[in-house]
Amino acid sequence: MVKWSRFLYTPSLPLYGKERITACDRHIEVARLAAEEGLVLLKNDGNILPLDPAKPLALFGKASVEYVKGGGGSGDVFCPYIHSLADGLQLNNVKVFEPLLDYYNKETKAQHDKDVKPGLTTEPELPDDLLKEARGFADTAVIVINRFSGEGWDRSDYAITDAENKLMDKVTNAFDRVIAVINSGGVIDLSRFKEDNKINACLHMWQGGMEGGLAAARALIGLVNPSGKLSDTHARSIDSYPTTKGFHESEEYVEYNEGIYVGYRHFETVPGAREQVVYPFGYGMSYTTFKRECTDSFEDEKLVAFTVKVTNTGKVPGKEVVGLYVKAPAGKIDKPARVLADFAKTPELAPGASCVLNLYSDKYLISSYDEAGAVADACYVLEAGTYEFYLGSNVETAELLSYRMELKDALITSKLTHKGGPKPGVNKDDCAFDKLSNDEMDGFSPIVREVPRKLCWAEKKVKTLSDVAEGKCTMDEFVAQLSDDDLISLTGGQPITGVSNVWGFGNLPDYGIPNVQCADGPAGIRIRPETGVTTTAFPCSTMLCCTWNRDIARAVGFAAGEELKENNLGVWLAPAVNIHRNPLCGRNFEYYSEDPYLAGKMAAALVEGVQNNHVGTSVKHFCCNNKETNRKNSDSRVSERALREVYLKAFEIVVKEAKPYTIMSSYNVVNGHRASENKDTLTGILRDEWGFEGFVMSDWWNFAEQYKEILAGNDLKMPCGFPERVKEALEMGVITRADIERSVKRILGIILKLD
Ligand code: BMA
Repeated sequence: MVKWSRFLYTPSLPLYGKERITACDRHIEVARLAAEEGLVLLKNDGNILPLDPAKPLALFGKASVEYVKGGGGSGDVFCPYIHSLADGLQLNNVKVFEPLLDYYNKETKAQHDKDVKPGLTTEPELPDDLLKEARGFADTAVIVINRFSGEGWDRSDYAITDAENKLMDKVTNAFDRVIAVINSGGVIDLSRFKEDNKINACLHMWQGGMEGGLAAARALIGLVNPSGKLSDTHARSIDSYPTTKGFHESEEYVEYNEGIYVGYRHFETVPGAREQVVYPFGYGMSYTTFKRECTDSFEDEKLVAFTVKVTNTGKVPGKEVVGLYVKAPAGKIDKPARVLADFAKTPELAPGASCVLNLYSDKYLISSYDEAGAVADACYVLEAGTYEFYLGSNVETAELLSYRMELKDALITSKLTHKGGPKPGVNKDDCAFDKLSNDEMDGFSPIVREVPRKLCWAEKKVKTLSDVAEGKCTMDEFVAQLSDDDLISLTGGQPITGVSNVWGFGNLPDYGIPNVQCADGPAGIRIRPETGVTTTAFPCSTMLCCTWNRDIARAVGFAAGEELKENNLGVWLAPAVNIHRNPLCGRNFEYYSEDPYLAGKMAAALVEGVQNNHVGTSVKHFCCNNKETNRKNSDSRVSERALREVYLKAFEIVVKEAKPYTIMSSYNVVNGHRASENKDTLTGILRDEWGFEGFVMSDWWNFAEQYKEILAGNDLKMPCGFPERVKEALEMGVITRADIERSVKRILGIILKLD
């Protein structure tokens, strides 16, 4: 019996033979712990927090009951229950003013009944008599604000609405103890929360998954000491971001005019930009205080290392994040004022306790890509000069360290060739054959092969995939026996089986190739609700990133991998590591950060966790999918330097550190080439430069031409292929059998890794 034979059947057997672990208490606790570590304490005037749980509270705002656990689309998860902030407080026996909860439940239900999604509802008008009664019930008010966004559309709700401002006016005039809580997966304008001194405290609870409300409640009453840090710059207005101006300039393209200056790289470098910042990248408070001291440093040809002693100098236990930033010298290549070089998080430290963290600045990862040949053409270089290092998570207040790296001469850390950048005259309409449109697919039904209960290869003398697994034949010998049609079939997605709702791959039972199913969603294993099986809903990726804790990411990944495996699925279509280029992007909740190093390291830890179960991940969406409007045709026009240093860097870190089984190419066009037809990025960079050994799948129902995808290095077309078109291309000689075999071997190679 080969390891992956379970895929040949569709049992959803308890993984360890006993009770099911999908959405088990242990996994739900992992979800809560991740949410607790991702909470970001933004303000705490007069140390009003933590609250005394014995004192009653009045909760204001629809979001106090209408908690948004995550975003919409393929990133949504069907979980057994969801705890709002009100639920979380009541679970901890905190008395909350019930008539307000009733009011908000009624008001939001009336809108939900008209198909207005939670988080998109209008903030109801607060009746004065209810406010008065609430004031008689409690002397502390908690105001909760939420947002919702999802796949396929972009946001337009960065600003606080008039109704929300009116609510805050009323409550802050009636109460002199006011806490604000933000339930949003994306960046919003936090300036009022920071600058209104009638709002005493503010806690960001993001979209914390099924236990996000409980996590936030535990933090408000001090059972948890918030230790999260922002993974994005929060600016005063959406127009503060340089990437807003051109964001909707066209539905056909986006000009990445800002180059590498995204997020804090912009706000820390461009004169005057910092004034626009409300809360900077890496910002986050605690109920305790910490002291950091660099006790040692070390340099060799690859890295600069720092030993940092962190001490809890406050009165309650807590965890601290330490960031390491580098400031490269000005030279022939322009540089950001700061770049995150590494980060680490302490375990929980008791008051007075210390621990030692080691931070490493990899010289390659802090190099600049010399696109213009100012120093060394198409190389990553460290220019001559003095490199300063800054310690602290908050990019604005990180302190200068005494150790400096001095380079007498420029250092080339990687010699490459130009790939992926804009090429004059190339635009997406240059491609024949890709006039494929969705309507042509509507009539297309994927090849449906019934998966027999019993494999029938026994009747035929063929080599099977098990023979390859057992070393009885080589992969080349196995693939050589397949017909052109069978080969081509393997490069297309396969019909859905079991609890999956997003198709599979493989499915050639005559040769012992199982139909391996996939499942979405970076916030949990998304399976068909009609199965009656619910799964754990983890915090959204942005919140997971705000933990700055790789161990937490690894734990979430491992738990998700267990649920994937127990439900007889093989590849999780996660993590999604596109850069938060602009807050308007509707899917940012599924992505990690404006910084590629933080995103890459956190996502790599998650992938390790998943794949420790011998199941796979699909790191998406490769690449430059930073906008949802017209996502299948919009051309991301980006310099090669920004492509490499910002938009590909998180993928590079994940590929090199965690070896994901698969990558998912994105819908959009990149510098005139469809991402799934882009040989520069999919073969030249992903494979030839980074050494990626898995396979690349396309995103679902893209507008690309399959034979071009195979030639570029996109091996599997999801959710189904166009075998007759690939066959036609084969007969036309624009693709060869060897090209198709290459993709098939990659796909089968991953199936052999599954267990
Ligand atoms: C696409 C994208 C992917 C997702 C896939 C399968 O539309 O949203 O992120 O994995 O569908 O649902």
